Amino acid sequence: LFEYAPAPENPAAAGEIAASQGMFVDGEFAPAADGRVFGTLNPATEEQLAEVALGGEADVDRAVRAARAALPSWAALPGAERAKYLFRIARILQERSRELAVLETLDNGKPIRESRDVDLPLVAQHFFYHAGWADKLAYACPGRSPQSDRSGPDPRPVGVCGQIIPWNFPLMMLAWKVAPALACGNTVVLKPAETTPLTALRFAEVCRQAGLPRGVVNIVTGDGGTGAALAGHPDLDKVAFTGSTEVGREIARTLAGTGRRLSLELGGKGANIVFDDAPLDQAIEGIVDGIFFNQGQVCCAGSRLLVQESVEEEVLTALRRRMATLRVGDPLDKNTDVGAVNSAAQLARIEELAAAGEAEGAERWTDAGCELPRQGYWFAPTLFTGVGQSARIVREEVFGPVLAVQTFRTPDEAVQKANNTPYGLSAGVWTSDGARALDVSGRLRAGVVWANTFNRFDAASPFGGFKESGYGREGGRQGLKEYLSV
Ligand code: TXE
Repeated sequence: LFEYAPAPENPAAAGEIAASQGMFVDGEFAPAADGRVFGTLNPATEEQLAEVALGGEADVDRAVRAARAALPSWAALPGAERAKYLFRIARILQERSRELAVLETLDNGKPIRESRDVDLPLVAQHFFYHAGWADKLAYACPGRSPQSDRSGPDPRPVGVCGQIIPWNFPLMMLAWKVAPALACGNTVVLKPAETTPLTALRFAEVCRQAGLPRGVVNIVTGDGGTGAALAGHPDLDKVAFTGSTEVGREIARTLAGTGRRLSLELGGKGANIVFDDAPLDQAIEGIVDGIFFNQGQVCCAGSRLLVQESVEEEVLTALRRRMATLRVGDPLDKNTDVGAVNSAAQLARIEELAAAGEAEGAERWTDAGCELPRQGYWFAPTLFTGVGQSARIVREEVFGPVLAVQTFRTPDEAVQKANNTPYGLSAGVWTSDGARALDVSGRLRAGVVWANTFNRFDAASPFGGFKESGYGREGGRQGLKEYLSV
C-alpha cells in the first residue's frame, strides 16, 4: 500500500456530476430498496445538481449489517496496517482536492477560496493525523505511555458506529467522524445531510480507490427520517451526531438506556471579546472571519461581539469599513468572500431572526453597496448594534452572517456576558496583555477559546462543547477516546 500509484482517470471529474447517484453500502453504489430519491441543489443558482437515493429503514439495516460483518477483520488488523489505508485515503484526498473542493462549493454554496484553501487541506490533515495514531492507540489512554511499555490499559474499538453529519462542512465533518473511527478499528455507517450529500459519495469512491475493505465505510444518503432510522438501529455500538440541539436531544432520548455510546456536537453562540488594548486591525480581521466565514454557518462562529466601551466607536467604524469590502456572490469565483446560504430553509431561519432583531429594537446595518444575486439563497453580511441581553439574536443561534454587538466595561462583565448563554462551544479574546488573555479564557465556559485569532482548527486540537453545545470531543488525543473501549 505504500507503493503509491497515481489515481486512475477520475470517472467523474469536477463539474461532471452523475445525474442519479446511489448510496454506498458494502462497497457498492446502489439505489434505495424502495427506489425513493431526493434532489440536491446548487444553493447559488437553485439548479438541481443530482438526484440521490433516499435511504429508508431497509437501507440503513443493510448498511449496519455490512459494517457489522466487516468489523472483526478490520478491528483485528494490526494498527500499522490500518494506518496504511488512512494514509492512502489522505493522499488521494490531496490528489483529488480540486475536484472535491469544486463539488463541495457547488453543493454547499461556500466560496471556493474556503473549500480549496481551508476545508480540503483540513480534511486531508485529519486523515494523516489519525493514520499516525492507528498503531499507537495504547498511548491515547491515561496510564499508558511509551515508557510503560506493554503493561496498562488495552484499548479496543467500540464497534459499529452510526455517524450523522450536517451540511455546513460536509467533507470536514465526515473526516472528523470517519478518520478517528477507522484509526481505532471501528466500522461506520455515515449519513450526510440531505442538502449536501455529493462529496460524501465522492469520498466513497476515494475509499474504493484506496482499496479499503468493503463494509468498513458505508454512506447512506437521505433526510432526517434516514438519520432517525440510523440513530435508532439496535445493532449500533455508538452514535456520533453533529447538528441542531433539538435533533441532538431527540437522539439522546432514543439512546437513553440502551448502553450505546453517544457523542454530540451541537450549536453555539460564541462571543468574541475585544479589549481596548487589543491589536485592533488584527481584531477586525478576526471578527470578520469569526462571523462571515462560511456565511456564518459555523457552530463555533463568533456571532456575538463584546467590545470594550472605550473602543466601541473605533471598532464599529473599522468593522463597517471592512464589511463594505466583502465580495458577496458567485461561490466559484476565487475572489468571492461570502457565498450562498445553504438552503431555502436556512435562509428563512436567518431572515426570521434578523427581523426579530429589528422588532426587538436593535439597529440593523448592512453595506448599502452590497448587491445580492437574484437567483439562489443569499443574505448580506449584517451588523446589529444596541442589542439587549434578552434579544433573540443574542440568545439564539442564527447560523448566518449576522453579528450582534454588545459592550462591556470590565473583564468581569465581559466574562459574565460571554457565559450568559445556554451554549458553550467557542469564544475569542483579543488583548495585548498575555496575563489577561489567560485569565479571561480560563473563566470562559467554552470548549475552545482562541486568543488574538479565531476559527483556527488543527487535527491535534480537541474540539467540542460545554452545556447545550453537547459532549464528547473530536480531534486530538481526547477525540480518540470516543472511539475506543479501554
Ligand atoms: O439541522 P439538523 P438543520 C443548527 C443551526 C441550524 C439549525 C437547523 O442553528 O440553523 O441547527 O439546521 C439529520 N434523527 N445546526 O435543520 O436537522 C439531518 O438529516 C437523526 C448547527 O439542518 O440537526 C442532518 O444530516 N438525524 C450544527 C443532520 O441531522 C436527523 C450544524 C443535521 O440536521 C434527524 C447544523 C433525526 N430526527 C445545524 N433530523 C453544528 N453544530 O454545526 C435531522 N437529522
